[in-house]
Amino acid sequence: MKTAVVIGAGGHAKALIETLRTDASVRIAAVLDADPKRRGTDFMGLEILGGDDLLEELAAQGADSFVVGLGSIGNTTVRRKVWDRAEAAGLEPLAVISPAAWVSQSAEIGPGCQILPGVVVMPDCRLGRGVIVNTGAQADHDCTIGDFCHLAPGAVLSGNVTVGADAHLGVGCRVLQGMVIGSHALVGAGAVVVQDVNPRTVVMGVPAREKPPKEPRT
Ligand code: JB3
Repeated sequence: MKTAVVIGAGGHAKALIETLRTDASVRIAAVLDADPKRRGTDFMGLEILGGDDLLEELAAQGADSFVVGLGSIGNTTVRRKVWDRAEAAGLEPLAVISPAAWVSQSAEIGPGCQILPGVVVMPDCRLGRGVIVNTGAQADHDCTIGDFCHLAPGAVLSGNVTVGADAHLGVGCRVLQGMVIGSHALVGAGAVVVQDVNPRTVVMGVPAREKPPKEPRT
């Protein structure tokens, strides 16, 4: 039996808790949220005990795992910070994998990955740590997805796509086979990626084109 702490009590945590509840080998010991006004309130039938300062105490009381219950749309800093803090408290990252997802036996799923309902992960995919494969997203054969990437709902990667760490692939985007998407890149919702994407760039549209940096307001 794993005893898990869910860190964050928002929309993403709702999706994760519902999935965790399908796994009889996991007990959710606590939910933590940074908003002090939420301390002691109910969240999906669980009490929000307080903030992340409770992580060490919860570990001492027997919690052994953590789930980063925070989503991200491009900036993974908070997810990484929370992850590091939970590990420092002695907790292990817990992968959350929905029974309503298809994950190939030959796929490598890193620690703390989150695979939600309707997801498809095909043969020989390799996912790093802390990757979110959100509702209905698909990674076809031989895709490599870097640490803390977020494949937003409905994102579809053809075969042999490589995505660098911390990249965000927006809702319903499509990526052609063999593309390389750089770390910290952001692919806009509905974009169709037909050429490689440089690190730290934003691409949007069909076909996806680099979004020019914002002009300084005059
Ligand atoms: O689009 C989809 C399907 N999901 C989105 C997801 C990927 O990202 C979702 O719609 C949201 O845009 C976002 O979900 P998230 O992260 O749950 O956002 P939100 O609903 O705003 O909840 C974040 C919660 O985390 C808030 O209650 C914050 O107070 C809390 N929070 C923020 N920073 C934190 C921290 N809680 C803890 N424990 N520690 C923090 O550092």
